[in-house]
Amino acid sequence: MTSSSLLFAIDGDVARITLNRPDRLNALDLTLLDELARVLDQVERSDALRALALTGAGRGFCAGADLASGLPQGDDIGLVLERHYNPLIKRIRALPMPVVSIVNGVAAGAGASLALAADFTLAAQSARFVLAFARIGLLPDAGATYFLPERIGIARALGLAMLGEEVHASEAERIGLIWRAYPDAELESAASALIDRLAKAPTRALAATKSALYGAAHRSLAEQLDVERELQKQLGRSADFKEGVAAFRDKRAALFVGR
Ligand code: T3D
Repeated sequence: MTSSSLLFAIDGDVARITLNRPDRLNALDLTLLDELARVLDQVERSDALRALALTGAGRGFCAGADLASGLPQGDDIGLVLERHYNPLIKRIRALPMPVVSIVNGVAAGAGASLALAADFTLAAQSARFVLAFARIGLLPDAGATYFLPERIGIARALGLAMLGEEVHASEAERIGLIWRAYPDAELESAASALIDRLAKAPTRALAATKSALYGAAHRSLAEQLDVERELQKQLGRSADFKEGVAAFRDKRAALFVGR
């Protein structure tokens, strides 16, 4: 599917979403948010997909909420979050496949949240992350108050969120905000190599790993052990587990099918 403000492509078992409002640094208006929700429907429905990439067209990744079309000042921003942003973030986080954000340029406000909702955040060296919310009198939203302390700890999270300072990609990598920064010219090939590798991995095991790790901080050790046991029980019956063990015994590379 391709629309004016979003490009969606499926190549084999990999889906790619490109935010496509380059003249607005891919800022999110209601149309784009709705389109994002629609392509996520497709991703969720597919049995064949094994990885999702999310990137931006032009020189930006995403500048957050579209301030030109206007945040509903005096109206209920909470409602906009509840109806549009929050479901999106929850759905991305819950996808049973690896999600890679390819941050080609600036990621600001909810655009930074979107980049951090992915399991892997890769960025071009020239990209920057801007927790711009405080600059316009808002708190970080679309999951940013969750993702920041989760990734970089409370001290840095408070600093970035309250000062609204820009973090360049290499610094973002150094502090653990993102997985890796690459020279601009290498970002796409590095992202493709990672996505290809993830798409050939045992998808169900990766989905279970996400699900176990993301909840871990909010569970006791005993609860976490139970979660691991339940998930492992299911994976123990999977075709990929069978193949992984057979490949080990045969001393060959495993050919995982994602089931
Ligand atoms: O109701 C709800 O939606 C609630 C949800 C809120 C969540 C949020 O995301 S709140 C935070 C919203 N985002 C921001 O506050 C970021 C605003 N943008 C900036 O601070 C800067 O543009 C950037 C740091 C992102 C990039 O700076 P720079 O110097 O590289 O680019 P620029 O020149 O500022 O921007 C280029 C163009 O994009 C420019 O348009 P022009 O002058 O060339 O016609 C600029 O106006 C436009 N643009 C940038 N950000 C937005 C935008 N247009 C609409 N909305 C934007 N957010």
